[in-house]
Amino acid sequence: MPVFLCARGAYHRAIGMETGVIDRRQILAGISATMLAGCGRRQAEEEAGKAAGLADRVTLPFANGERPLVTYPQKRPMIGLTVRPPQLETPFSVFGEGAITPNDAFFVRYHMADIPLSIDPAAYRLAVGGHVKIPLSLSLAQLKTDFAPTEIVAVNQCSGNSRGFSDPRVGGGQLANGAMGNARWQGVPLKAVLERAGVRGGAKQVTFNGLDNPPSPGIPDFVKALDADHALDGEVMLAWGMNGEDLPFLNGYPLRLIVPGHYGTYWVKHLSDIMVTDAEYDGYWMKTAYRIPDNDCACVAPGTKPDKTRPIGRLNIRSFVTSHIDGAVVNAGTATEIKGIAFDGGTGIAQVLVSGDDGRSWQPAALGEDLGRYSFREWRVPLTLGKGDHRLKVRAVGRGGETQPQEPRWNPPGYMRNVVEAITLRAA
Ligand SMILES: Nc1nc2c(c(=O)[nH]1)N[C@H]1C(S)=C(S)[C@@H](COP(=O)(O)O)O[C@H]1N2
Ligand SMILES: [Mo]
Repeated sequence: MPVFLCARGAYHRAIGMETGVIDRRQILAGISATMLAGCGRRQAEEEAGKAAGLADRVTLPFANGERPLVTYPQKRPMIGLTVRPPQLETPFSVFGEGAITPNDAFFVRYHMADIPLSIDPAAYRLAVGGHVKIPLSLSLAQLKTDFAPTEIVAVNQCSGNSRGFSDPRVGGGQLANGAMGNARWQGVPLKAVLERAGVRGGAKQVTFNGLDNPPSPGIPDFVKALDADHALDGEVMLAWGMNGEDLPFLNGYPLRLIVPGHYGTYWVKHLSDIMVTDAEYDGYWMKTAYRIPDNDCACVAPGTKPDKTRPIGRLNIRSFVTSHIDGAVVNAGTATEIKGIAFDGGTGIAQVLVSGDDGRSWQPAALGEDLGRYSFREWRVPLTLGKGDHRLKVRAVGRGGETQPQEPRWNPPGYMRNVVEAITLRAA
């Protein structure tokens, strides 16, 4: 039985009629509600939501941050960034629900408008070819039974997560902090599959392509590459499962690449072709896009261009408060429990420090359960604040000593933001 993204035709009608973000005026004009029937937000839900006084828009904390809340198959209401292709940001409050991001709240990022709309898992095949001894064509059933399954908890974060906070502003999806998520991924090691094919001597890289396609000729297909030794490290995975269920369609059903500790750009969805190459792959999405300044901070003076770039790689270290939002009111003179999450590119979190006085003094938070070095790590700390406004800051330290900068770093594509986050709490 094929698995559909949504009722047949509804998505086609939707993308044919809509090229930008769904907005309230169009919904009121009855266009979006009709065209998304069976695929996006349903009219009945819309009406019910309005009757209950629920917000159908959110405002992210930067200029032009107004976004609709939209509903897609297998997803709860999400922050809509674009419709063609669908791009959904996770409402930040979700990260306060626990260390694992629920499948129905996991963000969605695509580059190509021509995404698959239905996939038959019985007909699906993964091709493995190129610089190998025996090219393979593997069914989902073969992947699940011929290899020893494995799982890992790992953060998938878009390179441009938090890009909307760049100052000066930069081009690209204007994301707040919701283009990240943490899940337990089930699948098989890429290494086992590549070894079945038999990687030939002199292999340099491995490329990954999915079932989505460019909407018109001339736009380069989304193909990513990893160095051969990285692809063979035993950790990079072909995953069909996410938190114990099949991958949600929009998160790469039926199979995606998991590259623990690395930015989401490498986590190719709807994976269909793996090619071992004997030369450096020079496709657009490696050679031109997703590159960072080739220096220690991956940054340049705001408004300037780097002389030299390299492909983006590991996640840098970040931490967030999830228990309180900016401007929250707490009780003065008694302990308030502050909670949050921290993660890095795979050393694991050694320490999380919290300041209630704008960074003058710091106290260590207690760390929550360790789900592995690629996972979100929860933390909590009791904080007693006197009457008035307080600038709360959080800073994580990795097991390798890496920490977050006090001032934001800048680069032209707005990648890798990891400044120490701050919110104001009002104690009354
Ligand atoms: N096939 C395919 N895979 C893809 C992409 C894409 O456009 N097409 N985008 C990548 C990028 S940039 C990110 S951040 C992640 C996002 O994964 P998600 O949509 O499951 O959250 O998917 C990656 N895999
Ligand atoms: Mo991304």
